Amino acid sequence: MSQALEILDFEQQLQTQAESFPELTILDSSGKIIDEAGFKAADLSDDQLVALMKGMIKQLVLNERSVKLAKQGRLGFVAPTRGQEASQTATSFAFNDADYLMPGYRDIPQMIHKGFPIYKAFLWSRGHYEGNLMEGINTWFPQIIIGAQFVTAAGIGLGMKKRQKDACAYTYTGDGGSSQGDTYEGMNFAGAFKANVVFIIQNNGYAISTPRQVQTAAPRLAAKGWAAGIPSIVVDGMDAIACYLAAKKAREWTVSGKGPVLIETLTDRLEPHSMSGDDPLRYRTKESIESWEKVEPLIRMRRFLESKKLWSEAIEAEYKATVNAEIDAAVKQADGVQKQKVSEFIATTFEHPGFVQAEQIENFRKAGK
Ligand SMILES: Cc1ncc(C[n+]2csc(CCOP(=O)(O)OP(=O)(O)O)c2C)c(N)n1
Ligand SMILES: [Mg+2]
Repeated sequence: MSQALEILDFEQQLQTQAESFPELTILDSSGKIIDEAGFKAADLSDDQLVALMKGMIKQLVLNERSVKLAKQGRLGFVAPTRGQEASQTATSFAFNDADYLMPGYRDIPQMIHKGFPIYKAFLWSRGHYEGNLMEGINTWFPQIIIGAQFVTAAGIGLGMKKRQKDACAYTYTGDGGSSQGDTYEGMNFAGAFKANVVFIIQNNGYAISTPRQVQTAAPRLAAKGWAAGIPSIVVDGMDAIACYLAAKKAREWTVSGKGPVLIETLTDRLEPHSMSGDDPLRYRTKESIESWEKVEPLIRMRRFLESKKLWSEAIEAEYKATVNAEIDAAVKQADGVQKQKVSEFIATTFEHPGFVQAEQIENFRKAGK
């Protein structure tokens, strides 16, 4: 065929696009390693595998408790995370304390993994300013503006590169977020300046009620990274080992000065979008949730670790009890924090309050508020 006609074969191009992003899987849904070389590259010791599992269990329990606390009216905004344990916690394991996390509103587990205290996450949920004070932990508070964290991550990653730090920024958005201008702008800037950034798009199938197929015709969301000239891959977001390996390799690449990487994780949000009145059954079927339940990350990791005699029901029950006790203490601590004053809230929003804010702070303080 002539080159001209090949170039003009739009049908073929659509096909090639879809095929350009095969899915990285190491541990299949039955709990078997299907790629030995990939598993070796992950280089996880038995202790690290158990730590990875514990991290995901911690996320599971934190989600369960947060959902209950939200139903009781004891938390404010809560975005459930069940189904995304590999995409969130397992990727977190690939990063160091020096790396800087730019989370979205669903990314509390990654903050907790980094050492952000649970009681502060509860305060953030309640809108208390103390939930925004990070005190030495390299994370920002969760971004609500979809995709905006990709822009700030690009800036932080560029700063790290210029200062020749052995560190990177890493940031998460969703499938919906991948359609937002900020997301592309952040990736494009980071690509052009070869900034130290790992971008992660968690494709959980829905942007609130909008299915992923309706909001973009891109066959793979990872394709959006190619437009910015950055290596982009698709990972089985239910496979903790694949998620860890992808993030580990992406981190190695970006801290060596070669520029950013984009990872798309294929996952599912098994619960509502948020605890503020969402009913998933109005936009998706029970069967679709059930089919994803069968491949969720904990089942396969449990099977795998049990086959290696590293995990058991008893270990899991004991660890869940430990996390539950930690959460009980965090609830108590959050409840014990003094109610915030309006003046404090405004004062902590700005490093240098402008004239209007300064006047507001002064007036609220005078009124004892
Ligand atoms: C710029 C912007 N537009 C719209 C919203 C309202 N909004 C909140 S969550 C959400 C859906 C985002 O979906 P996705 O990126 O897939 O993330 P998920 O909630 O699935 O984790 C939208 C549209 C917002 N917060 N910011
Ligand atoms: Mg989504």
